[in-house]
Amino acid sequence: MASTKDITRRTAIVAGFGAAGALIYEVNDLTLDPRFGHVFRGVEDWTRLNQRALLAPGQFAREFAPADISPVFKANGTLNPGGDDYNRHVAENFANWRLRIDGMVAYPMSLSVAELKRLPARTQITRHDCVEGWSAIGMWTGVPLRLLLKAAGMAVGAKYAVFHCADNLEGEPAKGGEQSPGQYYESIGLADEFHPQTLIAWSLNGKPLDVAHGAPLRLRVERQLGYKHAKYVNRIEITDSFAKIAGGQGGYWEDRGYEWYAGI
Ligand SMILES: Nc1nc2c(c(=O)[nH]1)N[C@H]1C(S)=C(S)[C@@H](COP(=O)(O)O)O[C@H]1N2
Ligand SMILES: [Mo]
Repeated sequence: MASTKDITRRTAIVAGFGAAGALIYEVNDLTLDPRFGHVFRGVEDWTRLNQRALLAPGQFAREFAPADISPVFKANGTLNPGGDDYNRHVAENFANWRLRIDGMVAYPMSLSVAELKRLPARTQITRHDCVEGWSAIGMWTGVPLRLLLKAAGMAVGAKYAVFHCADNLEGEPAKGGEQSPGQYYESIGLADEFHPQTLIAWSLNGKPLDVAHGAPLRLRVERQLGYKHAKYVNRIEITDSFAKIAGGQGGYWEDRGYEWYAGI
């Protein structure tokens, strides 16, 4: 059973993101602590859900060989968010970009790109399919989202992860994740949040993510269509409902008539 000392240490690790291995060890430790049952029982449920997903056939997106990587990965939607804030981040090489994780979590977090890059990473070569009728195969590297969500400690009843982006598709400059008409956002449910191929990606084809493809951080949610893969992510909001966010349909394109579950 975790002692108070363990809990303090874990909090420190989550805040500062020390050794990545220790993070996972500590999180597992806490999930076993009955005193935290009300917060972490949900995590146990999701672990079971995840294991069911792993056992079911066809639940992984196909992964390809390096030889299959497309020579050019088309960029689509916003190609550069622009605005003073984003331009400054580009000039600073994203040294001060933060990814916030908040909402229905026990430990709200704010992580730099450097901190994320120190966490365990997964690399996968997958095919991206856009509704506009094009596909591209690329190699993505990033932190599995489930590691971040376990560290943040999702509360009982939390369901959705909402990804807030720095770009406004209707031309307004970036507003730091504040939801205004035209601000890009997306959301996914538990099965995708805890799926091993769901990443907060910081690299495409072995290089840091470039501006056109979502620098510095973007979502990969491989069993769904292109528009679900939010670029320029600066905030992950955990919630039990997205009805009150923007147009209430769970994403920029969903608010404009596209399906929320865009399974391939
Ligand atoms: N923030 C943000 N994310 C976004 C978009 C966008 O315009 N803004 N376009 C979406 C669409 S429709 C597609 S097909 C992919 C394109 O990703 P790519 O530019 O890396 O090819 O990003 C998705 N994510
Ligand atoms: Mo797309």
